[in-house]
Amino acid sequence: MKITVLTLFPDMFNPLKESIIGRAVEEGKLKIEVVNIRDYSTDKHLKCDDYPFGGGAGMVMMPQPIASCIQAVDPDHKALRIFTSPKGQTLCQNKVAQLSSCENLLILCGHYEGVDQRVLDEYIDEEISIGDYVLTGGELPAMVICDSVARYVDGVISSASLIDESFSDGLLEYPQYTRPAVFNGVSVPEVLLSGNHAAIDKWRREQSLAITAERRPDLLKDKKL
Ligand code: 4GM
Repeated sequence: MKITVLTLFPDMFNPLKESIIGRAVEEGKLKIEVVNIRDYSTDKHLKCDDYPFGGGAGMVMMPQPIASCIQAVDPDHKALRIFTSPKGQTLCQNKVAQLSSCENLLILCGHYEGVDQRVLDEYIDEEISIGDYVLTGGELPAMVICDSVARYVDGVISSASLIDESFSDGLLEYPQYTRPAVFNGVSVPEVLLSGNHAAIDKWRREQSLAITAERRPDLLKDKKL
């Protein structure tokens, strides 16, 4: 899978060189290409934003650098083209899984007060939001999309982790414990030390259901249990 990110701040994507995603990129399981939109500006000062027509606060990203950039990196429209925006469809795990089935993703990061609507109408397939709050730019949402989607790419995380997740199908996770068996005088739940895997699975399922009912009852609605 290849993800192409279009941004005015390419250095913000350095965190993707670390940890699990960094290793997957190094091993060639996943390609992440970060492209600087400014490189495509035809303005003599490489300007990429301008005042909004009609007035108002802030600046708007100009259509020309973005359009030229998209035409250069995805001339045949092979990628699903995403724009990160608070107005988009809110990202969820089902959506992440769906995006991971695309061979090519392109993510345009917005900045300032927004992007000229004409470039969105003509070049973008989907607007995605990572939640109901406003950020200074679309770079963090783009990284959230890269990270969440990369987990589904073959060999990036253990298949056991993904199976565990589908087993817990939409419930919150049960609590985890590691050694020591007693810490600050508090013991690990007895069942986890029993070696009885049927009992452990049952306990974990009950814990998942209880914490979901307490914290996210909305996730239990319309669910066959
Ligand atoms: C306005 C339009 C995404 C502002 C487009 C981007 C929050 C999210 C921005 C933009 C953003 C989100 C930049 N803030 N909730 N700010 O996913 O890209």
